[in-house]
Amino acid sequence: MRILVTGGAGFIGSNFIIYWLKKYPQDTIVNLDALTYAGNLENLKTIEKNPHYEFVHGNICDTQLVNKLASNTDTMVHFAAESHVDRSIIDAAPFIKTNVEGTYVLLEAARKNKILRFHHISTDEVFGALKLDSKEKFGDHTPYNPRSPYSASKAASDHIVRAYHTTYNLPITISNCSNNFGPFQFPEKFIPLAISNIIEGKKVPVYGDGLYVRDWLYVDDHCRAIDLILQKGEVGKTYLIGGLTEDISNIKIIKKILRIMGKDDNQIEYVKDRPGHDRRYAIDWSTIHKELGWSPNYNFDQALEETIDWYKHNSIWLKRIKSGTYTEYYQTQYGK
Ligand code: NAD
Ligand code: TDX
Repeated sequence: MRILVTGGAGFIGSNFIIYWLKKYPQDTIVNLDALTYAGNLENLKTIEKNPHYEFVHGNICDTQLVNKLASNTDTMVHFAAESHVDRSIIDAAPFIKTNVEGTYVLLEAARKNKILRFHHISTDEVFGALKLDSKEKFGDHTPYNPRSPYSASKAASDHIVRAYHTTYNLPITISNCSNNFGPFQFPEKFIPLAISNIIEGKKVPVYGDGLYVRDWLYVDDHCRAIDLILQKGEVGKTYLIGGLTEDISNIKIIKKILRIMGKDDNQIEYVKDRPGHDRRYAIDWSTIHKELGWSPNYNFDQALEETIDWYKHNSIWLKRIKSGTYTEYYQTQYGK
Protein backbone atom coordinates (compact mmCIF):
# COMPACT_ATOMS: atom_id res chain seq x y z
CA MET A 1 0.00 0.00 0.00
CA ARG A 2 1.08 3.57 -0.61
CA ILE A 3 -0.66 5.67 1.99
CA LEU A 4 -1.01 9.43 2.15
CA VAL A 5 -1.52 10.29 5.82
CA THR A 6 -2.64 13.84 6.59
CA GLY A 7 -1.85 15.35 9.99
CA GLY A 8 0.69 12.63 10.76
CA ALA A 9 2.78 14.92 12.97
CA GLY A 10 -0.10 15.29 15.44
CA PHE A 11 -1.06 13.03 18.31
CA ILE A 12 -3.09 10.23 16.70
CA GLY A 13 -1.50 10.54 13.26
CA SER A 14 2.03 10.03 14.58
CA ASN A 15 0.94 7.04 16.68
CA PHE A 16 -0.73 5.63 13.56
CA ILE A 17 2.35 6.03 11.34
CA ILE A 18 4.60 4.34 13.91
CA TYR A 19 2.03 1.55 14.36
CA TRP A 20 1.63 1.02 10.60
CA LEU A 21 5.29 0.94 9.60
CA LYS A 22 6.02 -1.52 12.39
CA LYS A 23 3.23 -3.84 11.29
CA TYR A 24 3.50 -3.37 7.50
CA PRO A 25 7.18 -2.52 6.82
CA GLN A 26 6.73 -3.07 3.08
CA ASP A 27 4.15 -0.24 2.78
CA THR A 28 5.07 3.37 2.12
CA ILE A 29 3.70 6.34 4.02
CA VAL A 30 3.77 9.95 2.89
CA ASN A 31 2.90 12.29 5.74
CA LEU A 32 1.40 15.65 4.70
CA ASP A 33 1.34 18.03 7.64
CA ALA A 34 1.28 21.81 7.93
CA LEU A 35 3.06 21.69 11.32
CA THR A 36 0.61 23.95 13.11
CA TYR A 37 1.14 24.43 16.85
CA ALA A 38 -0.11 20.82 17.25
CA GLY A 39 2.24 19.21 14.73
CA ASN A 40 5.57 17.98 16.04
CA LEU A 41 8.12 16.05 13.99
CA GLU A 42 9.81 14.91 17.21
CA ASN A 43 6.93 12.42 17.53
CA LEU A 44 8.30 10.64 14.47
CA LYS A 45 11.99 10.54 15.41
CA THR A 46 12.01 6.73 15.56
CA ILE A 47 10.96 6.34 11.92
CA GLU A 48 12.18 9.54 10.23
CA LYS A 49 15.02 7.73 8.43
CA ASN A 50 12.89 4.79 7.33
CA PRO A 51 13.11 4.64 3.51
CA HIS A 52 9.39 3.79 3.46
CA TYR A 53 8.50 7.10 5.09
CA GLU A 54 8.45 10.60 3.63
CA PHE A 55 7.44 13.87 5.22
CA VAL A 56 5.90 16.66 3.16
CA HIS A 57 5.50 20.03 4.85
CA GLY A 58 2.31 21.49 3.42
CA ASN A 59 -1.31 22.39 3.84
CA ILE A 60 -4.27 20.16 2.98
CA CYS A 61 -5.96 23.26 1.52
CA ASP A 62 -3.21 23.51 -1.14
CA THR A 63 -4.99 22.00 -4.17
CA GLN A 64 -1.92 21.72 -6.37
CA LEU A 65 0.21 20.01 -3.75
CA VAL A 66 -2.58 17.67 -2.69
CA ASN A 67 -3.25 16.70 -6.32
CA LYS A 68 0.41 15.95 -6.90
CA LEU A 69 0.58 13.73 -3.82
CA ALA A 70 -2.70 12.00 -4.63
CA SER A 71 -1.44 11.04 -8.10
CA ASN A 72 1.04 8.71 -6.43
CA THR A 73 -1.18 7.26 -3.68
CA ASP A 74 -3.67 4.43 -3.40
CA THR A 75 -5.01 5.11 0.09
CA MET A 76 -5.60 8.30 2.06
CA VAL A 77 -5.99 8.35 5.83
CA HIS A 78 -7.15 11.81 6.84
CA PHE A 79 -6.31 12.90 10.39
CA ALA A 80 -5.38 16.56 9.75
CA ALA A 81 -7.67 18.89 11.63
CA GLU A 82 -7.92 21.67 14.10
CA SER A 83 -8.85 19.44 17.01
CA HIS A 84 -9.29 21.40 20.24
CA VAL A 85 -12.81 22.46 21.28
CA ASP A 86 -11.64 25.37 23.48
CA ARG A 87 -9.61 26.86 20.64
CA SER A 88 -12.66 26.62 18.36
CA ILE A 89 -14.59 28.69 20.91
CA ILE A 90 -11.86 31.36 20.89
CA ASP A 91 -11.65 31.42 17.06
CA ALA A 92 -13.64 29.17 14.73
CA ALA A 93 -12.05 30.35 11.46
CA PRO A 94 -9.14 27.85 11.23
CA PHE A 95 -11.60 25.04 12.03
CA ILE A 96 -13.81 25.88 9.07
CA LYS A 97 -10.80 26.32 6.81
CA THR A 98 -8.93 23.10 7.65
CA ASN A 99 -11.71 20.77 8.71
CA VAL A 100 -14.26 21.70 6.05
CA GLU A 101 -12.36 23.19 3.11
CA GLY A 102 -9.27 21.02 3.62
CA THR A 103 -11.37 17.85 3.60
CA TYR A 104 -13.07 19.01 0.40
CA VAL A 105 -9.69 19.60 -1.30
CA LEU A 106 -8.55 16.08 -0.36
CA LEU A 107 -11.80 14.53 -1.58
CA GLU A 108 -11.52 16.27 -4.94
CA ALA A 109 -7.95 15.04 -5.34
CA ALA A 110 -9.00 11.53 -4.29
CA ARG A 111 -11.79 11.56 -6.88
CA LYS A 112 -9.64 12.91 -9.73
CA ASN A 113 -6.87 10.43 -9.02
CA LYS A 114 -9.17 7.43 -8.51
CA ILE A 115 -7.93 6.67 -5.02
CA LEU A 116 -8.78 3.15 -3.84
CA ARG A 117 -9.75 4.22 -0.31
CA PHE A 118 -10.32 7.51 1.49
CA HIS A 119 -10.56 6.97 5.24
CA HIS A 120 -11.82 9.92 7.22
CA ILE A 121 -11.07 10.21 10.94
CA SER A 122 -13.92 11.84 12.81
CA THR A 123 -15.27 12.21 16.31
CA ASP A 124 -18.17 11.21 18.54
CA GLU A 125 -18.72 14.92 19.23
CA VAL A 126 -20.73 15.20 16.00
CA PHE A 127 -23.60 13.51 17.87
CA GLY A 128 -23.92 16.22 20.53
CA ALA A 129 -24.39 15.38 24.20
CA LEU A 130 -26.05 12.60 26.21
CA LYS A 131 -27.79 13.05 29.57
CA LEU A 132 -25.70 12.39 32.65
CA ASP A 133 -27.96 9.85 34.27
CA SER A 134 -29.02 7.91 31.20
CA LYS A 135 -27.71 4.60 29.94
CA GLU A 136 -27.95 5.87 26.37
CA LYS A 137 -24.98 5.60 24.00
CA PHE A 138 -24.16 7.05 20.58
CA GLY A 139 -24.91 4.35 18.02
CA ASP A 140 -24.99 3.77 14.26
CA HIS A 141 -28.31 5.61 13.93
CA THR A 142 -27.79 8.55 16.26
CA PRO A 143 -28.61 11.80 14.42
CA TYR A 144 -25.97 14.50 14.14
CA ASN A 145 -26.29 17.38 16.63
CA PRO A 146 -22.92 19.14 16.89
CA ARG A 147 -22.77 21.90 19.49
CA SER A 148 -19.32 23.52 19.25
CA PRO A 149 -17.60 25.14 16.26
CA TYR A 150 -15.15 22.21 16.36
CA SER A 151 -17.79 19.49 16.27
CA ALA A 152 -19.86 21.41 13.70
CA SER A 153 -16.82 21.59 11.40
CA LYS A 154 -16.19 17.85 11.84
CA ALA A 155 -19.87 17.09 11.20
CA ALA A 156 -19.72 19.16 8.00
CA SER A 157 -16.66 17.21 6.87
CA ASP A 158 -18.38 13.87 7.56
CA HIS A 159 -21.36 14.92 5.43
CA ILE A 160 -19.12 15.99 2.54
CA VAL A 161 -17.18 12.70 2.70
CA ARG A 162 -20.44 10.71 2.60
CA ALA A 163 -21.75 12.86 -0.27
CA TYR A 164 -18.65 12.02 -2.33
CA HIS A 165 -19.44 8.35 -1.90
CA THR A 166 -23.12 8.72 -2.81
CA THR A 167 -22.56 11.13 -5.69
CA TYR A 168 -19.23 10.07 -7.18
CA ASN A 169 -18.92 6.55 -5.82
CA LEU A 170 -15.67 7.49 -4.08
CA PRO A 171 -14.59 4.49 -1.97
CA ILE A 172 -14.72 6.06 1.48
CA THR A 173 -14.91 4.83 5.05
CA ILE A 174 -15.40 6.97 8.15
CA SER A 175 -14.66 6.33 11.80
CA ASN A 176 -16.12 8.37 14.67
CA CYS A 177 -14.15 7.71 17.80
CA SER A 178 -14.28 8.86 21.38
CA ASN A 179 -11.62 10.74 23.42
CA ASN A 180 -8.17 9.34 22.78
CA PHE A 181 -5.30 9.44 25.26
CA GLY A 182 -1.71 8.18 25.24
CA PRO A 183 1.82 9.24 24.23
CA PHE A 184 2.42 12.38 22.13
CA GLN A 185 -0.89 14.06 22.98
CA PHE A 186 -0.57 17.84 23.03
CA PRO A 187 -0.90 19.15 26.62
CA GLU A 188 -3.92 21.34 25.82
CA LYS A 189 -6.17 18.26 26.12
CA PHE A 190 -7.49 17.22 29.51
CA ILE A 191 -5.32 14.22 30.48
CA PRO A 192 -1.91 15.45 29.25
CA LEU A 193 -2.64 18.96 30.56
CA ALA A 194 -3.34 17.53 34.00
CA ILE A 195 -0.22 15.35 33.99
CA SER A 196 2.01 18.14 32.78
CA ASN A 197 0.64 20.65 35.32
CA ILE A 198 1.19 18.16 38.13
CA ILE A 199 4.77 17.54 36.95
CA GLU A 200 5.31 21.31 37.13
CA GLY A 201 3.67 21.58 40.56
CA LYS A 202 0.75 23.60 39.17
CA LYS A 203 -2.96 23.18 39.89
CA VAL A 204 -5.16 21.17 37.56
CA PRO A 205 -8.05 23.17 36.04
CA VAL A 206 -11.38 21.32 36.13
CA TYR A 207 -14.23 22.92 34.21
CA GLY A 208 -17.55 23.58 35.97
CA ASP A 209 -18.63 20.90 38.43
CA GLY A 210 -16.24 18.30 36.96
CA LEU A 211 -19.16 15.92 36.48
CA TYR A 212 -18.69 15.63 32.73
CA VAL A 213 -18.24 12.22 31.21
CA ARG A 214 -16.15 11.10 28.25
CA ASP A 215 -15.57 7.65 26.76
CA TRP A 216 -11.79 7.10 26.92
CA LEU A 217 -9.96 5.20 24.19
CA TYR A 218 -6.25 4.35 24.30
CA VAL A 219 -4.62 5.57 21.10
CA ASP A 220 -3.12 2.20 20.19
CA ASP A 221 -6.59 0.59 20.28
CA HIS A 222 -7.74 3.35 17.93
CA CYS A 223 -4.87 2.64 15.48
CA ARG A 224 -5.81 -1.06 15.45
CA ALA A 225 -9.40 -0.18 14.64
CA ILE A 226 -8.35 2.01 11.70
CA ASP A 227 -6.12 -0.82 10.49
CA LEU A 228 -9.07 -3.25 10.49
CA ILE A 229 -11.33 -0.77 8.70
CA LEU A 230 -8.70 -0.26 5.98
CA GLN A 231 -8.17 -4.00 5.58
CA LYS A 232 -11.71 -5.35 5.99
CA GLY A 233 -14.13 -2.43 6.33
CA GLU A 234 -17.11 -2.05 4.05
CA VAL A 235 -16.79 0.81 1.56
CA GLY A 236 -19.27 3.62 2.24
CA LYS A 237 -19.66 2.63 5.87
CA THR A 238 -19.15 4.53 9.14
CA TYR A 239 -17.71 2.75 12.19
CA LEU A 240 -18.01 3.92 15.79
CA ILE A 241 -14.99 3.32 18.02
CA GLY A 242 -14.96 3.66 21.81
CA GLY A 243 -13.07 2.51 24.86
CA LEU A 244 -13.66 0.48 27.99
CA THR A 245 -14.57 3.23 30.48
CA GLU A 246 -18.08 3.21 31.92
CA ASP A 247 -19.22 6.74 32.73
CA ILE A 248 -16.12 7.98 34.51
CA SER A 249 -16.31 11.70 35.36
CA ASN A 250 -13.52 14.20 34.76
CA ILE A 251 -13.11 14.76 38.48
CA LYS A 252 -12.66 11.02 39.10
CA ILE A 253 -9.98 10.91 36.40
CA ILE A 254 -8.11 13.82 37.96
CA LYS A 255 -8.24 12.16 41.38
CA LYS A 256 -6.82 8.97 39.85
CA ILE A 257 -4.00 10.89 38.17
CA LEU A 258 -3.20 12.76 41.40
CA ARG A 259 -3.13 9.50 43.36
CA ILE A 260 -0.88 7.76 40.81
CA MET A 261 1.47 10.77 40.88
CA GLY A 262 1.54 10.84 44.68
CA LYS A 263 -0.32 14.16 45.09
CA ASP A 264 -3.47 15.11 46.98
CA ASP A 265 -6.75 16.71 45.91
CA ASN A 266 -5.57 20.20 46.95
CA GLN A 267 -4.05 20.44 43.50
CA ILE A 268 -7.53 20.54 41.91
CA GLU A 269 -8.80 23.96 40.87
CA TYR A 270 -12.40 24.34 39.72
CA VAL A 271 -12.46 26.95 36.95
CA LYS A 272 -15.16 28.52 34.83
CA ASP A 273 -17.02 26.09 32.61
CA ARG A 274 -16.62 25.70 28.85
CA PRO A 275 -19.54 27.40 27.03
CA GLY A 276 -21.93 24.78 25.60
CA HIS A 277 -19.99 22.02 27.41
CA ASP A 278 -21.30 18.60 26.30
CA ARG A 279 -22.33 16.70 29.43
CA ARG A 280 -21.70 13.10 28.50
CA TYR A 281 -20.37 10.93 25.66
CA ALA A 282 -20.62 7.15 25.43
CA ILE A 283 -20.08 4.96 22.37
CA ASP A 284 -21.75 1.74 21.34
CA TRP A 285 -18.93 0.03 19.41
CA SER A 286 -20.76 -3.28 18.91
CA THR A 287 -20.86 -2.97 15.09
CA ILE A 288 -17.10 -2.86 14.58
CA HIS A 289 -16.84 -5.64 17.16
CA LYS A 290 -19.35 -7.87 15.36
CA GLU A 291 -18.27 -7.10 11.80
CA LEU A 292 -14.51 -6.68 12.08
CA GLY A 293 -13.74 -8.44 15.36
CA TRP A 294 -12.36 -5.30 17.03
CA SER A 295 -12.52 -4.55 20.72
CA PRO A 296 -10.29 -2.38 22.90
CA ASN A 297 -7.35 -4.19 24.52
CA TYR A 298 -6.32 -1.58 27.04
CA ASN A 299 -7.82 -1.34 30.48
CA PHE A 300 -8.19 2.38 31.38
CA ASP A 301 -6.34 2.35 34.71
CA GLN A 302 -3.36 0.49 33.33
CA ALA A 303 -3.18 2.62 30.16
CA LEU A 304 -3.46 5.77 32.28
CA GLU A 305 -0.49 4.68 34.41
CA GLU A 306 1.53 3.94 31.27
CA THR A 307 0.60 7.34 29.83
CA ILE A 308 1.67 9.13 33.02
CA ASP A 309 4.96 7.21 32.91
CA TRP A 310 5.47 8.21 29.29
CA TYR A 311 5.07 11.92 30.11
CA LYS A 312 7.39 11.62 33.11
CA HIS A 313 10.07 10.02 30.93
CA ASN A 314 9.63 12.52 28.10
CA SER A 315 10.06 15.76 29.99
CA ILE A 316 12.21 17.27 27.22
CA TRP A 317 9.48 16.59 24.63
CA LEU A 318 7.00 18.22 27.00
CA LYS A 319 9.21 21.21 27.76
CA ARG A 320 9.84 21.91 24.06
CA ILE A 321 6.18 21.61 23.13
CA LYS A 322 5.21 23.98 25.94
CA SER A 323 7.57 26.71 24.81
CA GLY A 324 6.48 29.28 22.23
CA THR A 325 2.81 29.96 21.70
CA TYR A 326 1.63 27.44 24.31
CA THR A 327 2.04 29.95 27.14
CA GLU A 328 0.04 32.54 25.22
CA TYR A 329 -2.82 30.09 24.66
CA TYR A 330 -2.71 28.93 28.31
CA GLN A 331 -3.07 32.49 29.55
CA THR A 332 -5.97 33.24 27.19
CA GLN A 333 -7.78 30.08 28.27
CA TYR A 334 -7.00 29.91 31.99
CA GLY A 335 -5.79 33.40 32.92
CA LYS A 336 -2.48 33.98 34.67
P1 NAD B 1 -3.81 17.01 16.73
O1 NAD B 1 -4.33 18.40 16.93
O2 NAD B 1 -2.89 16.44 17.73
O3 NAD B 1 -3.04 16.96 15.31
C1 NAD B 1 -3.53 17.54 14.16
C2 NAD B 1 -2.42 17.51 13.10
O4 NAD B 1 -2.96 18.06 11.89
C3 NAD B 1 -1.19 18.36 13.47
O5 NAD B 1 -0.01 17.66 13.18
C4 NAD B 1 -1.33 19.58 12.60
O6 NAD B 1 -0.07 20.18 12.25
C5 NAD B 1 -2.03 19.01 11.36
N1 NAD B 1 -2.79 20.02 10.61
C6 NAD B 1 -3.69 20.90 11.11
N2 NAD B 1 -4.17 21.69 10.12
C7 NAD B 1 -3.57 21.26 8.97
C8 NAD B 1 -3.66 21.63 7.61
N3 NAD B 1 -4.47 22.64 7.22
N4 NAD B 1 -2.93 20.97 6.70
C9 NAD B 1 -2.11 19.97 7.07
N5 NAD B 1 -1.97 19.57 8.35
C10 NAD B 1 -2.69 20.20 9.28
O7 NAD B 1 -5.07 16.13 16.51
P2 NAD B 1 -5.36 14.62 16.99
O8 NAD B 1 -5.82 14.65 18.39
O9 NAD B 1 -4.22 13.77 16.60
O10 NAD B 1 -6.63 14.29 16.09
C11 NAD B 1 -6.50 13.69 14.82
C12 NAD B 1 -7.86 13.51 14.20
O11 NAD B 1 -8.67 12.72 15.04
C13 NAD B 1 -8.63 14.82 14.00
O12 NAD B 1 -9.31 14.75 12.78
C14 NAD B 1 -9.60 14.86 15.17
O13 NAD B 1 -10.77 15.58 14.83
C15 NAD B 1 -9.88 13.39 15.34
N6 NAD B 1 -10.27 12.97 16.69
C16 NAD B 1 -9.45 13.20 17.75
C17 NAD B 1 -9.80 12.75 19.03
C18 NAD B 1 -8.91 12.96 20.22
O14 NAD B 1 -9.32 12.59 21.33
N7 NAD B 1 -7.73 13.52 20.09
C19 NAD B 1 -11.01 12.08 19.19
C20 NAD B 1 -11.85 11.90 18.11
C21 NAD B 1 -11.45 12.32 16.85
O1 TDX C 1 -8.50 22.13 31.37
C1 TDX C 1 -9.45 21.38 31.11
N1 TDX C 1 -10.36 21.09 32.11
C2 TDX C 1 -11.44 20.30 31.92
O2 TDX C 1 -12.23 20.07 32.85
C3 TDX C 1 -9.66 20.79 29.80
C4 TDX C 1 -8.72 21.06 28.68
C5 TDX C 1 -10.77 19.97 29.64
N2 TDX C 1 -11.64 19.75 30.65
C6 TDX C 1 -12.80 18.85 30.41
C7 TDX C 1 -13.63 19.19 29.19
C8 TDX C 1 -14.14 17.83 28.78
O3 TDX C 1 -15.29 17.50 29.54
O4 TDX C 1 -12.28 17.55 30.15
C9 TDX C 1 -13.03 16.87 29.15
C10 TDX C 1 -12.12 16.52 27.99
O5 TDX C 1 -11.73 17.74 27.38
P1 TDX C 1 -10.78 17.78 26.09
O6 TDX C 1 -9.52 17.04 26.36
O7 TDX C 1 -10.68 19.20 25.66
O8 TDX C 1 -11.59 16.89 25.06
P2 TDX C 1 -13.06 17.03 24.43
O9 TDX C 1 -13.53 18.42 24.46
O10 TDX C 1 -13.91 15.98 25.06
O11 TDX C 1 -12.72 16.65 22.90
C11 TDX C 1 -11.80 15.58 22.62
O12 TDX C 1 -12.45 14.41 22.24
C12 TDX C 1 -13.07 14.39 20.98
C13 TDX C 1 -10.80 15.98 21.53
O13 TDX C 1 -10.16 17.20 21.90
C14 TDX C 1 -11.42 16.12 20.20
O14 TDX C 1 -10.44 16.35 19.20
C15 TDX C 1 -12.15 14.86 19.89
O15 TDX C 1 -12.85 14.99 18.69
